[in-house]
Amino acid sequence: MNELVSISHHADIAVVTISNPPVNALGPGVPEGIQSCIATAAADPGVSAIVVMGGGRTFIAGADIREFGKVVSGEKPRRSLLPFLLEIEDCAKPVVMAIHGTAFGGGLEVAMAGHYRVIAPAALVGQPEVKLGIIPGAAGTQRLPRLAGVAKAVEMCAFGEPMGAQEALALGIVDRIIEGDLTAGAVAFAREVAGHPPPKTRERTAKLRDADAEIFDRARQQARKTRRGQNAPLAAIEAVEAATKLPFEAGCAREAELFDECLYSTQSRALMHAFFAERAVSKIPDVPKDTPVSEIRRAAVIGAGTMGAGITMNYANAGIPVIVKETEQEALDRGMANIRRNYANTVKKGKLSQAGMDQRLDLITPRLTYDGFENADIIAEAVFEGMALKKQVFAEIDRIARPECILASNTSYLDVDEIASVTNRPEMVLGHHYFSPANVMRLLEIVRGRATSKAALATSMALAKRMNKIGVLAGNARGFIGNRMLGPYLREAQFLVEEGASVEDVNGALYDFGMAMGPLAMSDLAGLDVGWRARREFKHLEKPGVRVPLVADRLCEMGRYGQKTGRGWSRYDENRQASHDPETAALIEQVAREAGIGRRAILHQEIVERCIFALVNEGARVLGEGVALRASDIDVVYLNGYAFPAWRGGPMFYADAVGLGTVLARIQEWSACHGEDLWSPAPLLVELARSGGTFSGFDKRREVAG
Ligand code: 3H9
Repeated sequence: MNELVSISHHADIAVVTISNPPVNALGPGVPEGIQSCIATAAADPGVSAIVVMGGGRTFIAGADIREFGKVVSGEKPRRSLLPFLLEIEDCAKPVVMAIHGTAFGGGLEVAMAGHYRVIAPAALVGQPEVKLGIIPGAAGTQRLPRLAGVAKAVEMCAFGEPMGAQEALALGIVDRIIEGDLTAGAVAFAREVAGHPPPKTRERTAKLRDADAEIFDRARQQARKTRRGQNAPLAAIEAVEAATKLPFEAGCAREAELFDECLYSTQSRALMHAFFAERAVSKIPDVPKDTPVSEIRRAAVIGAGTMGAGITMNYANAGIPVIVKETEQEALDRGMANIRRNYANTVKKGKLSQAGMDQRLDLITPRLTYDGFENADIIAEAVFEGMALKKQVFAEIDRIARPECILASNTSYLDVDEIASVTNRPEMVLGHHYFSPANVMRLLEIVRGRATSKAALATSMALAKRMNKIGVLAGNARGFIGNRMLGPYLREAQFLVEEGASVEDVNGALYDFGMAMGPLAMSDLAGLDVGWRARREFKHLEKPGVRVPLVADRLCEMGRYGQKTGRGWSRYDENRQASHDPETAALIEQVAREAGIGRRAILHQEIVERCIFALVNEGARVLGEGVALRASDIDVVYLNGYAFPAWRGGPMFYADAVGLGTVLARIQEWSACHGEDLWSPAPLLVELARSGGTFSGFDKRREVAG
């Protein structure tokens, strides 16, 4: 017993309660506390059975992830939980684990060391360690197949998805679902099993007999496809396979070896960084936690194009009634048809019920007028990307909307202050920049204008959460965080093809690096006309004499906008499968010849470095200028908006891992060779590289400075 774990008595049943908020992680003191409480109860002749449960909102969400960093850095020794779990399992009195909230990772491992498990109907169980780049490290890969069967254990340990109470019951992971009061139900259950010899999970072997090589082969194939580049899923499969071939103790030893390999890897550092980065992102230093948040009861969206339709769905998905407005009936019908089709596809995939779809559609009101906008708490504008049009729309809605209504622009590049300037409420104006497809991508850049109020920001952050999005605060600089950094990345991709790399080389090198798709493939998917339009809008800002990419505009002039026209950098068939386009290759050669650009063979390493370091250099500027609050916010943007591989942690984490000195040296080489206008190193990068610093160290410094 200690301050983290306490014991109470319900007649002959001892109830051990863990109180380590917020999620009862197994930090220092928690395993020891459970152990000593169980030992006390075991020795108490008045106790016939023991219940272990979590206080507060959850059972145990796993090991304390922060502790892993200390182990890897050598600050703390790695402590095995295995002996502690064996002691629970060897307790002579039945131990019943009562699960509510989540039993994740080490939490499920603790639960499986108990003799019985009961669960609240809404609770989840899972082994999500692979999402952190590690595998279960406290016999999860050995006990789970004994309870759930080999195939399910492989799936849970290798892919990390949580499971609901019903399925856990059907599989034998838990023994009973408790409706109503969990403590009372668990105590009653404990009384039923008291006096019987407690069954030990590690001694159950019946389900291990389902093992067959195909289960592991299939899982490996799936992991290579859906978790491309990641080591932990393959290690998890191997550990479960060990459970089917080795006795329990030897299986645990194999699991420990594999766990250590994963723990001491850059991949796990990267994924743990991503976990904490995602949770840090909603904290805005000058917007305190208690900033008033307005309730969003009704919303309106202007524009039912691809983005407008997706944004409308986000509101409906969050249960918020929403009006969607277009100027022409045809465009409105098309938008609504897209929304219906998207929902129907989700229903077809089994991820939404028909009733759920109908409910969401009921929340959406299509309109050709501003009727009803006067009642909205937020109006999201998603019209064409052009300043004149945006200003016209904002002037109109400012006249109609209630004074407290937030006006959010889904602009991806434009100046939010200029948009706000046509309204009488600049404090209520900000950017809500969604990423396409807006109903799927989790990132939302929340763009802070000069006058944007703290309440509008806090409300936007809360709204993002309600929509199951990750809101990241961005300063009002052209392209904000994500698209501003994308500029140099795409520029280098295009320069590389002009200098001799093929379209396939450039796409392939970045795909192999781990990006979901190469930069030119991504441009083809987004539509080359989008950048073309933006380049025309910002032509006046180009510095004369500085090299610009030449081919994309030529492709657009030929009507080749990418996937939507069947041709862009590549050629696309009716299934949107890309193939080499000799005409593009010829055009690139011709353009390079006309511009006097020498062509040469280019290695994949140069392709990756030039594209990724361009991203990093611009990221350092974004950070130095305060457009992003933290380097880790930039990583969150790239992981969630641009499919940067999570196991590399994001561009800024990756740069830290490569070493900022190395990054700077390469940038300086290119600066000498391609010119300072393109490659002048960001001042912050220079400062950190020279002082031996890192972006994550910079974040810590800023956090301390408040
Ligand atoms: C493991 O168990 C390995 C084992 O095999 C043992 C090997 C020896 N540790 O997400 P939220 C913090 S690996 C430390 O915003 P929600 C989180 O940072 C672990 N901290 O809430 C945040 O802090 P802050 C396997 C943790 O309700 C606060 O709690 N387990 C941990 O949206 C609230 O979190 C996992 O991977 C942790 N384990 O979601 C589960 N978990 O307020 C990871 C949370 O300062 N956790 N925090 O920003 C989750 O998936 C979600 O947090 C959970 C709650 C679903 C539990």
